[in-house]
Amino acid sequence: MAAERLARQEHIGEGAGLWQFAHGRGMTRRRFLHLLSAGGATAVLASCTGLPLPTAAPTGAEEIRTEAPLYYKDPAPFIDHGSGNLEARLENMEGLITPSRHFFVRNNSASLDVDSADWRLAIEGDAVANPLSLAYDDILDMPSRTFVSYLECAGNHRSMFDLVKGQAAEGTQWGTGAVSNGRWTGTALHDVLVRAGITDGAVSVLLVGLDSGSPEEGFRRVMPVEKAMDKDTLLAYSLNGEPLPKDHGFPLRALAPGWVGAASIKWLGRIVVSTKQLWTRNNTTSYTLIGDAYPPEGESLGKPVAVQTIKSALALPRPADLAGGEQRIHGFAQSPAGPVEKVEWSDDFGATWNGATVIEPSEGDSRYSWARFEFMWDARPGEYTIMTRATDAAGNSQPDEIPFNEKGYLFNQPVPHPIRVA
Ligand SMILES: Nc1nc2c(c(=O)[nH]1)N[C@H]1C(S)=C(S)[C@@H](COP(=O)(O)O)O[C@H]1N2
Ligand SMILES: [Mo]
Repeated sequence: MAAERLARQEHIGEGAGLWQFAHGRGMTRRRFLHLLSAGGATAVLASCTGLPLPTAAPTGAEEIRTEAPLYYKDPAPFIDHGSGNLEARLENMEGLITPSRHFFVRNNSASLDVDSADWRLAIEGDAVANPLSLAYDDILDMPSRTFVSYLECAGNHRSMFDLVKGQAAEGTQWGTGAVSNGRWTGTALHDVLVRAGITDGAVSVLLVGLDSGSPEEGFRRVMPVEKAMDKDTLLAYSLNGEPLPKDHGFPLRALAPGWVGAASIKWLGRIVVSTKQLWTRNNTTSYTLIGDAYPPEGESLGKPVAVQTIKSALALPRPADLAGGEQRIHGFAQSPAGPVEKVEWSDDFGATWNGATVIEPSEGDSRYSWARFEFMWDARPGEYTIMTRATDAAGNSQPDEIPFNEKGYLFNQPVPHPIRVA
């Protein structure tokens, strides 16, 4: 589906579209022309995707579409929702940091293969005095910061609208694994904006990815200048001590801690700083809360999602099969106003709650990290439901009930987890 959308957006195979597609995957103009004259569109596409040349030339768009990989990592550890959406299995995670191999992927089109040598980041708009075009090395040469932060899709827990509230929401039916916790290194977006001479009149900062092969069309998100100038909003080039994996935005992505994942633009290509409030798809028709409880704001159909909500989930398969006897059960909890201070669990649908032990990261600033929690549970044969509820340092807790929104964002009621004991 995503590949189809991509093909539609880019008109793959129609000259200019093909170039945009190839360029977005890091191909130089010279190599593009060489491949085009040597083997036509097939050779260009094969080179883009790193796949061997097909033995028979594609005859139509269908074949071409299947060439573009949606992601590069091994899908084996994930719940694969199709269209480049890989849900992390929390049960694979013991420690606080999510290994990159297990880090969830959410692509609105497909992962890109960008050559950092050709890549440029443009910083422009009517609220910068000194428009810039930065190379990868320019970014690496700037002061760097490293901290642990979770990254969570606005639609994490979306399937619970149907399961818990009986009202299905549109979109990828994520369980509880559209979230992961990584150690990020990058340069503050703040420093880049200052270098570009951001003016006092700046209101909106638009981040644009290279998704559609061009910084004119890529996946994008607007943030207010205050969030962009927050020193914790990063332009990240490293995850867990390694260069960013392709699926997570190599060579450079934004990381907007505490905000919905959609603001953390991958394969970043362009930043526009504007004196006006900007409205694009991802704060008007998408990534906005649409429903009776959410009066529309500005040009949006609802209330644009920005800051995440506090949540917790068990690191167990759904349903979980446990052996009888005392079991150590663990899970993870995250809040945009972290750290998480308290997690409770209930095996009687919330009639009584018991305290779990909360383990926070010991290293440096842990404000944006999720916390691990664990508790002992006496497993007796039968079928059970365990729920968890987190509370953060600011006193926010998961609510008993939240209003429905059409696109299923920010579900954070306690999640019932089915458990079977043999
Ligand atoms: N360029 C670009 N950036 C993007 C996306 C995308 O499709 N294209 N998806 C966004 C969404 S919706 C989420 S939840 C996060 C997911 O980041 P991850 O795939 O590294 O886990 O990336 C965001 N950044
Ligand atoms: Mo997302």
